[in-house]
Amino acid sequence: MTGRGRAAAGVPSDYLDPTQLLIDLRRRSVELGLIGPRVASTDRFEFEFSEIEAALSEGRSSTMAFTFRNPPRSTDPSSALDGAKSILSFGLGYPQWSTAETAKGSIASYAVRDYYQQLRDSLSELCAMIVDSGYRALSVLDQNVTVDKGAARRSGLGWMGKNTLILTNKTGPYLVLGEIFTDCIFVRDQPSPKGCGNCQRCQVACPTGALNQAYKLDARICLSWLLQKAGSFPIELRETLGLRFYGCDDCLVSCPVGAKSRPIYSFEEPFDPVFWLEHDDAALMSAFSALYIPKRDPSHLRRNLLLILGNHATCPSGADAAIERHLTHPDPVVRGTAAWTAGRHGLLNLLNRCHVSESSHEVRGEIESALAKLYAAGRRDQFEPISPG
Ligand code: B12
Ligand code: SF4
Ligand code: SF4
Repeated sequence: MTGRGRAAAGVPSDYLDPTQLLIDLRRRSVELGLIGPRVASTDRFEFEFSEIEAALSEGRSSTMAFTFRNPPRSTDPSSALDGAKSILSFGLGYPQWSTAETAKGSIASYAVRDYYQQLRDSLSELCAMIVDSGYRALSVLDQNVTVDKGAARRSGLGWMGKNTLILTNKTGPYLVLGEIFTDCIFVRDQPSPKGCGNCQRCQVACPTGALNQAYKLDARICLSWLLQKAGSFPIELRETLGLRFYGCDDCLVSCPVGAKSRPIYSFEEPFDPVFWLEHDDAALMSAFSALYIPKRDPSHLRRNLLLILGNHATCPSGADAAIERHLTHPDPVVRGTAAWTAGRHGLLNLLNRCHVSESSHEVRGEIESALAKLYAAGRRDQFEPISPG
């Protein structure tokens, strides 16, 4: 958490009047490229609390922790900053990154650059302005301590879409959110009256049906969550995953709000899983250091790379060597995923070989399921197959 810090260079330090302070915060916020601040009360987020509880009781929250770990705390602004009287809500719009036709993998736009860090740095500076004016202030962003969308909704920074994301006219859903909690009393803003009307495009675009119920995300089948969740990726959704390495943007790309005004950027280098699988753990972690990775375990990135490699139409050059290496990886989740990838590319020899030496029950199951599919497709070549089971 950031919050108290030195005043930014050039920021006068003699404010006490909240009205003037808010004017100056808004001016600096615009200079920093932010949306807001809009002011929300520090009442408990009762609506968010009941939605989190409903998601937990219906199982839609899957095994997510975050704000689902301790809902009373995450929905009580006083647990972020004792004595807080106002919440300032901010957004940072980010571009839609378009994946080239030649790409062999994709990353969701919010994860292409560290937009969270950019917003965090800006909020630190704004916090310092408040602190220098004699108030307490704390900035919070994408943490378990509060519900970012709740503050944005209540302050009217944006409105809630059926994709469960906050939308603004200019950015649509392409913005990340953060707040400053302070004991300074600012005049409150009102929620936005806008809504989605009859539009259902995000619901239709979702590849798994995770948004079948408007405004209710089912994390059990949301690709964005499953790409972050540790362990084996659900086998029934591996093909649907396609070439997504991290994050999923289908319910953002499909949204017409802000579609004409948000910038669209292209990657200079197409993403290539074989290239990344050749890297050692340290290099992988350093390349993707800004991503949330469970237990900071590089095996998780390898699992995701193997999944998208398995969804390539043809086995790319160098891929069989990479798959073979990962069939003997120390992590059984990586070995199991590599077996699936080998099966997708018909690498019967590799599967037969690792079946003999594999000790893990789960991985043997993955190998046997991959072999069974190949046998069913008529493959019997080269090696005498080991009968599955
Ligand atoms: C857990 C989490 C996830 C989970 C679950 C997402 C979810 N919908 O809750 C997973 C891993 C799936 C996820 C995915 C993504 N996330 Co996320 N995530 C979070 C996190 C940590 C907590 C969210 C939370 O508390 N949810 C629980 C409850 C409160 O939210 P809810 O389920 O949406 O409930 C609301 C709706 O149901 C709605 N509602 C219910 N009924 C009705 C009825 C009507 C009529 C209306 C109007 C509304 C309504 O109101 C409820 C209360 O607000 C926040 C950061 C944070 N600390 O807040 C980021 C956050 C929500 N994620 C963010 C982003 C960028 C993403 C992704 C776009 C990343 C990607 N490209 O893959 C995807 C988008 C998927 C999606 N459609 O939501 C941003 C969203 C910014 C924005 N514009 O809203 C946040 C705010 C991070 C940040 N600080 O910027 N995320
Ligand atoms: S992130 Fe992808 S899988 Fe999840 S709700 Fe949006 S479109 Fe569906
Ligand atoms: S796609 Fe349509 S329904 Fe979904 S969030 Fe955007 S405006 Fe709302």
